[in-house]
Amino acid sequence: GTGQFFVGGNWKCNGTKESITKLISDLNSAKMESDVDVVVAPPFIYIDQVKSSLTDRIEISAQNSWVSKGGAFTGEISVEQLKDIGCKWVILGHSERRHVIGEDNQFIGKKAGYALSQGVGVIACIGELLEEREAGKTFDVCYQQLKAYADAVPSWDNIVIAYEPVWAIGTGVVATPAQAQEVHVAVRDWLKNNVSAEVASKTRIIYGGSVNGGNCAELAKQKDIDGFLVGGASLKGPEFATIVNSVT
Ligand code: G2H
Repeated sequence: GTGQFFVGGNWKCNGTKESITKLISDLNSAKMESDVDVVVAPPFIYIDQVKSSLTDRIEISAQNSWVSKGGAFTGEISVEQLKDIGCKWVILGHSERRHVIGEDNQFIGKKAGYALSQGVGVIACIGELLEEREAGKTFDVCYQQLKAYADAVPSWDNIVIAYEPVWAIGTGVVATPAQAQEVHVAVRDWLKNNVSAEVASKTRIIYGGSVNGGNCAELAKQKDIDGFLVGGASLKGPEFATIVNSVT
């Protein structure tokens, strides 16, 4: 792998004050290898609760952010506000925002550029739909998504790329280690050819889509898998810790 292993827990739109209190306490008492970057992304309204009671060993991410400076944008949360409340990261371009909410490549790229300009790291998601994979368009789709980021970001220093094939998200159908590795290599090649060899070798490319305590070890062995973005299994503290500790 490249750089330090990185594991993010994307809690999505789940949790209550009560369930999150329990999850925080499980995470605080879990044993996690020290050489892994660990980040959790609670829903916006619980970030303050998490920030005040979760161990500092785990950093906090938002699941989305507004595309420019805050102001008259009803219902949105600005990058400035995320920083104010202690968020170091934001997940952008998640497939649920692309395909359920309708965000497009360009809008997502702009969001990434703005977050980075304010010093917030970006977990930049990419990934193809099942029909795109079946039509042989996996690489093309990922390259277009990568280009939209590349066109908008000031630098790649603070970006982690999350490859999440949409057909593997929340479905229990995890990509095989070989399927994931193949796309991770293609992403790294794209960075080499379109950004720089240095960025290609330094940027962490993590896998997401039905990662769990049982399948993480095999995936983690792949040379170009530098960590995971975990959804469902990140809601269980002990299982999330197993995934954090799967680094090989
Ligand atoms: C993919 C992943 C986390 P899950 O969306 O981003 O979720 O692990 O539930 O498939």
